[in-house]
Formats: sequence, C-alpha cells, structure tokens
Amino acid sequence: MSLKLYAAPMSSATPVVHAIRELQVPCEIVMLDLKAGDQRKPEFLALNPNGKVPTLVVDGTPMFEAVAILQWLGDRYGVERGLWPAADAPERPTALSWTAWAYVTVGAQIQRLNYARSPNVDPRLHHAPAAESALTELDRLVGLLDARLAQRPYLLGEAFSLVDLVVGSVVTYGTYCGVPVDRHPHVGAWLERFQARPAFREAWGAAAS
Ligand SMILES: N[C@@H](CCC(=O)N[C@@H](CS)C(=O)NCC(=O)O)C(=O)O
Repeated sequence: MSLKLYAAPMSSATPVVHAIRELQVPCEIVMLDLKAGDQRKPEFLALNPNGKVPTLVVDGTPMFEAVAILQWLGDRYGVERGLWPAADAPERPTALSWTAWAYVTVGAQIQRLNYARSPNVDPRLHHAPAAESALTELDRLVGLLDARLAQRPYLLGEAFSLVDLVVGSVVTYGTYCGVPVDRHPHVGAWLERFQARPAFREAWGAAAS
C-alpha cells in the first residue's frame, strides 16, 4: 500500500505525522509551504478541494480531515499493532466516541476561543465575553476527561493507544491557545506522559521542547 501525506510544520497535520511515527508506517511526507500558497495550487486542489493539510493519498485515493485520517490509520495499521481496537472489540465504540468528541466538541470551543481573542484573528472580531464563555465550556470538557483519567491511566485502560494520541493532540493544541488544565491533575499527568513520547517530540519539533 502506498501512502503520501501532505503536511506543514506545526499544523493540523502534526498529529497525523505523530501517528505515522507511532505506527512505524512507511509514508512519503511532503511538506507544503502554506505561506507561499502551495495549498492553493491546482494540482493540490485536485487532491483536496478544501485546500488544507493534512491530506493523505492512499494508493492514489486522497482523503482529508485529520480525524478521519487518524481513525483510518487506526483501522488499517493500529489494530495489528495493538494501538487501536478491532471493529468487533468492546473498546471500539469508545475509541470512535472520544476521538470524534475531541475534534468536534472540544475543537469547536477552541475555535470559538481563538476567534474571540487570538492575536492571529482580526481584532474587530474579538469579543471578551465570548472568550470567557468558551473557556468556561472548555474547563467543563477537560473536567470530563479528568474524570475518565481518574479511573485509568490511558483513555482505553492500562495502555497508550491512538485514542490518547488523538485526544492528547487536541488538548495540547488547546493549551497552546491558552486553555488551562491545572485544575485537572489527571489530565495534567496524562498530558505529560503523552508529550514525553519520542514520536510526539519528533512530530511536534521545537514546539515540544
Ligand atoms: N478541519 C481540518 C482543518 C485543516 C486546516 O485548517 N489546516 C490548515 C493548517 S492548520 C491549512 O491547511 N490551512 C491552509 C489554508 O487555510 O489556506 C482538519 O482537521 O484537517
């Protein structure tokens, strides 16, 4: 099977680069220059009309959206490596739920927070009460994660899995956006273990140090 990943440094593609390293899957990685507009070139738009990274080309078929790519990598390579539950395993519904929850539910609140106060967003769109409300909701969501991690060291139980990678990546990005996790000690300890993984440090590069 041939895999080609279009990525960019410190971007939505970073968790996919991390997953490829954890899974030790042979994959050609092409780094796009987003500032130069590589993602808007016709040959890239033919693969992903959305013009975004990550885009993974699997035997010539492109796929996009990080969470879809990560779940697919889990199905195709994670099961045989003990990093993702098989289709009929009781942990499978849990794996799909928490990974979708991270990208959809937590991701939406991080995006709300960024629109409301990020220096990278037009200040005319900033709105302090919206930022406060997003932070309150994010604290509640991180609290749900904390309650689960109070019962087990990793999201599926005793061992690290791609579920930790997916949820940990979204929470890591959240902390870079100013989401505090210090009120949630189990999340803090789990995040530290996650970020100490050699594959995390390799994929996230300078941001990880
Ligand atoms: N929801 C998408 C987001 C992808 C995304 O926003 N990628 C950014 C980099 S972090 C990008 O490619 N931006 C280029 C552009 O918007 O022109 C995913 O999770 O894959």
